[in-house]
Amino acid sequence: ARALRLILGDQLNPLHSWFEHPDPGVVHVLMEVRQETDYVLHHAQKILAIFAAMRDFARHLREAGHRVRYVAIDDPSNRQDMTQNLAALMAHYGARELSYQQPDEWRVSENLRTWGASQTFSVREVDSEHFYTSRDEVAEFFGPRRQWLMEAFYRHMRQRHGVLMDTSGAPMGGRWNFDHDNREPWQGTPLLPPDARPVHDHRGLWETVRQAGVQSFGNPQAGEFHWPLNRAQALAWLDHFIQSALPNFGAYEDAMSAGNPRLFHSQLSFALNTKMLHPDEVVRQAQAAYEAGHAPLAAVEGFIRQILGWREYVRGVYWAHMPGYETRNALGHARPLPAWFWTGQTTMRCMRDAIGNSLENAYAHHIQRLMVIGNFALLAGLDPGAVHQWYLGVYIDAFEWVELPNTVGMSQFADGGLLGTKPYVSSASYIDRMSDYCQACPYDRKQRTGDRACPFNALYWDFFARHQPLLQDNRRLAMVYQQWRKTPEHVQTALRDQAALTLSRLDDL
Ligand code: DLZ
Repeated sequence: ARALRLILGDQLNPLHSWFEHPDPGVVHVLMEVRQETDYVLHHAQKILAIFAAMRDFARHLREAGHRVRYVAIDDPSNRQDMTQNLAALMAHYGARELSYQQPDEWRVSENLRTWGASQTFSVREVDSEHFYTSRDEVAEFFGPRRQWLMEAFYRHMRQRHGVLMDTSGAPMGGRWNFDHDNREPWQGTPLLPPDARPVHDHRGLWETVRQAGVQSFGNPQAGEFHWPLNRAQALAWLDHFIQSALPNFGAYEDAMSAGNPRLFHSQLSFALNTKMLHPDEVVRQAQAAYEAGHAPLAAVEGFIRQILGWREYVRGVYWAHMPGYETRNALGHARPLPAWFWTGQTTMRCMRDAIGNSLENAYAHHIQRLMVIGNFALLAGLDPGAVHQWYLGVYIDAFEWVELPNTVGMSQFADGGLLGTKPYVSSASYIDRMSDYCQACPYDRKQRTGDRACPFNALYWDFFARHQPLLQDNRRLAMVYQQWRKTPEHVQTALRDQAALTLSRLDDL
């Protein structure tokens, strides 16, 4: 063979220009390697989904007439390291040229770049042909500004790509953002859409992964595996989402309901982040649903903002701040994760449901991630690096470029406020308003002190009290600090004592 092309586990896009015409001089290489399974402790389903999707992709390429070399996790020739495998394969095929698509993760990008620079054959990086923006485009858009307002970037993207814009150049519906229509709790109606995802049996593959010694956590669900594993399945699932869930996505996008992990969310993030789907086709289909009168503007705009706005924006934040972003810790938080992050065994019903769901399905929707798990982690002062590793490992859609800014920046405020203008924290009242968790919880959402008090309440006030020097001048927190200052001193003391007691026994909550 003349050339090798490396395809990473999150580059499963059959529409990439690489695959336009089969070329017998080119061998496509996919590899299952411990380097990638072990950089963090992964949820079993994440490993399974990526391996199964990679295997499916290799099959698809072969059927389309391409040459493929698939290095399985238990292949005796597997050196379990990308560049070592590549070096051996280049020699084996006598190839003179290696290409790879731009990796989305800094770690892998650096690894390939530095190794490639010292090889005797030519090494070429090509575009992954997936994102709307290049790595540096968001940074260029904001220039020297200290705070990067997503909303400004999002409007720019709407205009530039002509999404939800009317012919006069104004946003459809006369507004850019309909979020105040989108904050409904869900109380059993409208009825939830059916789960029409394909079911796969991966018991054989799971046995192979275990035999290879790969460590993991969470329920593998190997016999009843629900994630779309190729473009055809992802397209069918996209279509089903648009038909059955998108019309209600907006109103209930922040709602939570015990035992109902999906509600009206798309769960398309795994298919998107592995590049089975292109973001623009998802955006255009959602827009078409609005234009056809099938879904309200508030739902469609809210959904599109996540993909056209937020997703591209966080990627730009990632590339502007790597390396180093993963160790940010503006609030100096250092507590280890309570043991129940790995078991779900806590009596706090919201945490039990959100973490239990994460362990069961390798998935939780954004409000469970942000306003339950992330909220608690921030209030309790958990080490943001450890929180980041947990999120990166547990969620099926978590690749560092998207997970890191969401966790360290948006959720844990560990970058000191680049993404979020204030920390995303709340006491029990927000969780109670948006969910049915508090109704059957052993803790009392109304109590702030005492054995039965919801831990979020005292922790909430303690968080603001202990970070007063850093946060009190934030204009968006003026009301919070005003309320704290008005709180009688003996109540302040009781709240802080309660918080100290809670923090001393996090494992037992
Ligand atoms: C996440 C992951 C895992 C668990 N395993 C592999 C693998 O064995 N081979 C592979 O090519 N990719 C894997 N991935 C996805 C990579 O980590 C991903 O390509 C990088 O994070 C770059 O974004």
